Amino acid sequence: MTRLILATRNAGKLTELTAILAAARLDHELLGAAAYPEIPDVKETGVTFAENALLKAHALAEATGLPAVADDSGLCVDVLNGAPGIFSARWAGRHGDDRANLDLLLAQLGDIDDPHRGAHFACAAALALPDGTERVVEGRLLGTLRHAPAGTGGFGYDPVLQPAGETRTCAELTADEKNAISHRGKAFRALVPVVRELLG
Ligand code: ITT
Repeated sequence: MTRLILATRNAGKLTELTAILAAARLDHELLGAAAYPEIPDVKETGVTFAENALLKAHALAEATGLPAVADDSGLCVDVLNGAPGIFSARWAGRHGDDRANLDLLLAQLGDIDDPHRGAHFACAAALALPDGTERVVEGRLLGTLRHAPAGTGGFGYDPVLQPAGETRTCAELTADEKNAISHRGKAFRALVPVVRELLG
């Protein structure tokens, strides 16, 4: 069985990609980067989601000698010309302070009316092989931004993003409902034929 390593310490992402590969009847064994604690985190110096996903995948493939998958994602707001984008995790200054990021974003959009509150989550998913072969695919979840957070599920900006055609925010969807329409779900599913092509 081919082994694949996923460049995240986020257990939720590992579960999601494992389920997607299994649903596609790909029986590759998927490891999390936590299995290699000695490997340092990669500096995300790219200026696009795709560049950062590729950087992470290549670094992990080189370090482990295994085919590696990495993703990079974020929220892109129309009236902010795509910001926070690749800076989503540290929009308020400190990496991963979800509440501060969300509060800052809502304050920045305080005067913006509903017709102009379009936004999307974007995700790039990359596969890199130890020989340098690379592929990258992308997925998006389109929606609008609420004026106040709602819901307790998910993470990050989920309480303010209402997917197109939904009356609930992402934080009010079940994990399965979100995975079915999410940027990450779409990107990971788009990676399945790529894994099949390169790894069989
Ligand atoms: P890694 O350890 O895998 O790098 P991360 O949380 O640092 O996880 P991500 O690339 O998954 O990095 O996401 C970057 C930020 O974008 C994340 O902190 C959130 O603020 C936002 N984001 C991404 N996907 C999201 C989602 O599905 N729901 C809500 N916010 C999301």
